[in-house]
Amino acid sequence: MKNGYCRGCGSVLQSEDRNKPGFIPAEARERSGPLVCQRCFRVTHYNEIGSTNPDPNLIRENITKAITLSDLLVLVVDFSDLTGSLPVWSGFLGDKPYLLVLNKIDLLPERTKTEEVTNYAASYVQHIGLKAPKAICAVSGLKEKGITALKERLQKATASGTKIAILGVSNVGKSSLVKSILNKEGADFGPTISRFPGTTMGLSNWSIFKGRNTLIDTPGLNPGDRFSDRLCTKCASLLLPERKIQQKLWGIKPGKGLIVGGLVGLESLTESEVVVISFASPELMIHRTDNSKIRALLDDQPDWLNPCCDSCRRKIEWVTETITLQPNSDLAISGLGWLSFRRETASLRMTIPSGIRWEIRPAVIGKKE
Ligand SMILES: Nc1nc2c(ncn2[C@@H]2O[C@H](COP(=O)(O)OP(=O)(O)OP(=O)(O)O)[C@@H](O)[C@H]2O)c(=O)[nH]1
Ligand SMILES: [Mg+2]
Ligand SMILES: [Zn+2]
Ligand SMILES: [Zn+2]
Repeated sequence: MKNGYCRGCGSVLQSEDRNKPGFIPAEARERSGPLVCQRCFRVTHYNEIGSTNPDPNLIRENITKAITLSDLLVLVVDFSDLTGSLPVWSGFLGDKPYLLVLNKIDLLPERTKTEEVTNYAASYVQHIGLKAPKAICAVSGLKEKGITALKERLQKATASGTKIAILGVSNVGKSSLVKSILNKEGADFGPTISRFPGTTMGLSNWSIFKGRNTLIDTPGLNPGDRFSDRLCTKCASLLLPERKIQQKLWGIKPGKGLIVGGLVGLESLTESEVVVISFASPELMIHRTDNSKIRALLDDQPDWLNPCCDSCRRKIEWVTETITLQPNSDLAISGLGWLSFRRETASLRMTIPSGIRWEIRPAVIGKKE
C-alpha cells in the first residue's frame, strides 16, 4: 500500500500502529480529498490531541532539511514571548536570509502601537547577537492581519521556483500563518492547527503565488526551557493566551510579593514600595501576598491559584535566586509573560522551577520615563 504523507501534519501515513504518528485506518485511505491522519482528524473535529508526541530528533532533522531546501527562511515568533521563541534559533539560521515574523499581534495590549514591538524586536535581535533579518513583519495569522504585506515581501525576496521554510518554536502559529496565506489565495484546505504544542510533526509543501513558490510548514522546535515545554500537552495549552495581553499595575510594599500563575514566586527585598506592570494572559492568575506565605503557596498549590495537574506538579524542582532590576527593565519569563519595572531599582527573591529560561531585558513597551 502506498504510504504518502498526512496533509495536515506532514507525518508519513501508516495503518499499523495507532499510537505512532501518521496513523490512518486502512479504510479511511479510500476517502476522496486530502488524506489526514487520525490525530489531525481528532484534534480538528474534537479538540483532542491524544498522547502521540513527535520525536525531538526527527523534528530537528526535519527543520534542518527544510532550511537546506529553501532559499528564504521565515522565522515566526510570538511577540508576547520573544524570550521563549527567538534566542533558540541562533544556531540554525546559517547563511540563509530570513524574515522575522512577529505573530499574534492581535493580542497586543490595548493602546500599544505595533511599531513599538517591531522596533523593540529589532533591538532585541541585536541584543541577543542574532544576525539581522531582511525585514520584520508584524502579523496575526489568526485574524489575517498584515498577511498581504507579508506576501508582497515574500514575493520580492524570492526568485520564481524557490522554496520558503516557515520556522518557529512550537505553538507560535506557523501552520496558522501558512493557512492565512493560503486563504488569501482562495485555497480551501491548509495544515492542521491546534492549541496543543507539537501539532505539526513533519514537513508539508504548499504551493503559493500560482505555483511560483512553495511554502514548507515545519514542526515546532521545542526549546525545552519554556513553561509549556516542561508541562504536559494539556497544561501547556492552558498557558496559551487567547485574549489580549493584559497590562496591570501593582504596588508592592516592603515584605510583600507576587505569585505568577502558581509557577513563579517573587518576594520584594526592596525597602520602599516597588511599582510593577505585569503583561500576561488575562487568564493567568497573579496574586499579591506576604513574602512569608509565598513558598508555602507554591508548595501547596491551592486550586484558586489555577495550578498545573498533579503529574506536572510533582516534576517541579524549585530554585531560588536574588535578582536586581534597574528602572525601565523587564523580567521576562519564558512562556508566562513579563513584569516591567519602571521607577526604582528593585531587589527580589525569585522562586522558579529549575531549567526555565528567564531574562532581564530593556523594557519592551509602554512609556519610558
Ligand atoms: N491570538 C492568536 N492566536 C494564534 C495566532 N496564530 C496562531 N494562534 C493560535 O496558536 C495556537 C498554535 O497555532 P498553530 O498554527 O498550530 O502553531 P504552530 O506553530 O504551527 O504549532 P506546532 O505545529 O505545534 O509547532 C493555536 O491555538 C492558534 O489558534 C494569532 O495570530 N493570534
Ligand atoms: Mg504547526
Ligand atoms: Zn496528521
Ligand atoms: Zn499537566
